[in-house]
Amino acid sequence: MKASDLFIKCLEAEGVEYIFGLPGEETNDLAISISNSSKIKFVLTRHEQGAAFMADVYGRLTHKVGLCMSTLGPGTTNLTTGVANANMDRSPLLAITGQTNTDQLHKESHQNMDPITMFKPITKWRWSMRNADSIPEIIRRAFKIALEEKGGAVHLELPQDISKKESAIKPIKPEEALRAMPNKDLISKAVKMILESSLPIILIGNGCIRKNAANALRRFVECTGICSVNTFMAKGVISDKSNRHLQTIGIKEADYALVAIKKSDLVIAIGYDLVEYSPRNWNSNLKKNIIHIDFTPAEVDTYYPPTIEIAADIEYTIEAILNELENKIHAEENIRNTPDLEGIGYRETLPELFKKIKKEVTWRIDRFSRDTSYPIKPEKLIVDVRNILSENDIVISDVGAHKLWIAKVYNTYAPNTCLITNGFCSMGFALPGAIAAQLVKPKQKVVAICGDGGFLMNVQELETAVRLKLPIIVVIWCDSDFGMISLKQSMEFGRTAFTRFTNPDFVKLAESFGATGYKVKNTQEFRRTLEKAMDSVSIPVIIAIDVDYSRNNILLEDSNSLRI
Ligand SMILES: Cc1ncc(C[n+]2csc(CCOP(=O)(O)OP(=O)(O)O)c2C)c(N)n1
Repeated sequence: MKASDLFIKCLEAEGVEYIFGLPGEETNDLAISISNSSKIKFVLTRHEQGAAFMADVYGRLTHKVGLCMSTLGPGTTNLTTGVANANMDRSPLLAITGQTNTDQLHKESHQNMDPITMFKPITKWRWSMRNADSIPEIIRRAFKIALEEKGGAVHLELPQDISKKESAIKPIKPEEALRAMPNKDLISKAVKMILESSLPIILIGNGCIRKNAANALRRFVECTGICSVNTFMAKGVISDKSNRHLQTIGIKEADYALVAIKKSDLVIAIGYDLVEYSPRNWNSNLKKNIIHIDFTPAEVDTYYPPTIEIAADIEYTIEAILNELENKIHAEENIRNTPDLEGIGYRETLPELFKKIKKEVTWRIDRFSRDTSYPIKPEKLIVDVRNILSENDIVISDVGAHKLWIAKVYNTYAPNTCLITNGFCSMGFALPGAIAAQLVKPKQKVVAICGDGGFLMNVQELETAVRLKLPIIVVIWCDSDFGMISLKQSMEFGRTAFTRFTNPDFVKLAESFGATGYKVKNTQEFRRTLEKAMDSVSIPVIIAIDVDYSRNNILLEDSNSLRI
């Protein structure tokens, strides 16, 4: 078999459905192999960065490896931002790049640079293929590493001459990996610590989303009565409707989730990733007891010294803790002959402080829901989006001040329904991300929320969305400014520099691509416009709206009006 055909057969054996990419001479063999007989769909993008973001979001939503492909040189350098984003956000991604013939690589030759070195800091593993017979092993290895906890990006390079070689080797079938059981002694110690704690709290991180542990987590909160908080990337693991869930940590203004952690004596950190939120924020005096539960051992950080560290499958660990808690409760009940859960494991009454916190968080989200001032207030806009979307519809945030508002205000009820990049945090993520999300979840509405800065970073993918007939909705927050940066400049230096720009006419821009465009001119109109956009079945809709950024400073102020 021709090597490029074998390469594609190996991808098929891994269950690949889509490759997002942009062709070049050096990937032509692969392109023809895909188009000849493969079931894999090639999604043509208008920039390699868009392809990488699509692969990233595909990985987040499916828990499978997302694929992007580019040619050598400039195609490869264009991939890097999206690849780095997936890697730092722990999304499984495989970047495939073409290369010139291997007999040209040792010398100056057209478009030839060294991508393997370039990808080193932004991938978990990378390899340039040098013979056809190794393709099955190399591809299997790449998928395994991308999916191993913590997930991330891998890169494979296929030089043009290798893709034309012949091989008789067969693809390797992937085996399901065994899930690691937790150590029993550590479970007993963790249970003892939970029972002895006066005010425990669960800190939920994105590992719980990646590994589908939401059901186990929900059971844990329900059965123990312990309250929880989540990081940006773990929104929806516990529904924001739960009165035991104190919502999202990490936004300065009235960061009640942080207050809750600060007052707790035990933090049960589950799937918590330090890249998202530094433990220095909540353990600066090193006084907390910490139970670390994740697939991998804890990262080293002065402010994160776990008292107990359980590196095993999250779901199994939680089940084991719950079983042990139940056994303890029964044993205690037998001794005392009274079926009283209180004080043994289950915390029936919600601590007064946590009750107040939940009330305050909810009030802050809803307080402008009837406000009609224009430009629209961030809270009002987000609550309108929430009220119009169904529980399982998907919001994807770009990066900027709007991201902090979304993290803070957008109530999330199911995992993977509010996607935020909070590791690498690259602008330009949301529009291509929405395209991948809509392909993977055709029955769910997908709304990308962008700043006017970030939207234009990958605006070319609007053509991809139109061509694919995807009814995604993009809401653009207009302030003609890199809002997050001018905010930081004003707060630190008292003035701004190099952040202002002008916007195109977003309606005309959308229409010129074949999409629908609206410019909302008053606050009441936003809801109606969004409802209209929800009816689209095959055309992307752009909604531009002026947003009131005058209160953005509260996103960065530490002590602002803490009413508790
Ligand atoms: C690719 C990239 N470039 C620069 C930054 C730094 N940065 C973070 S937020 C931001 C401003 C975003 O502006 P906009 O998209 O208009 O959103 P807003 O902050 O106004 O809500 C910038 C420049 C980044 N995160 N990613």
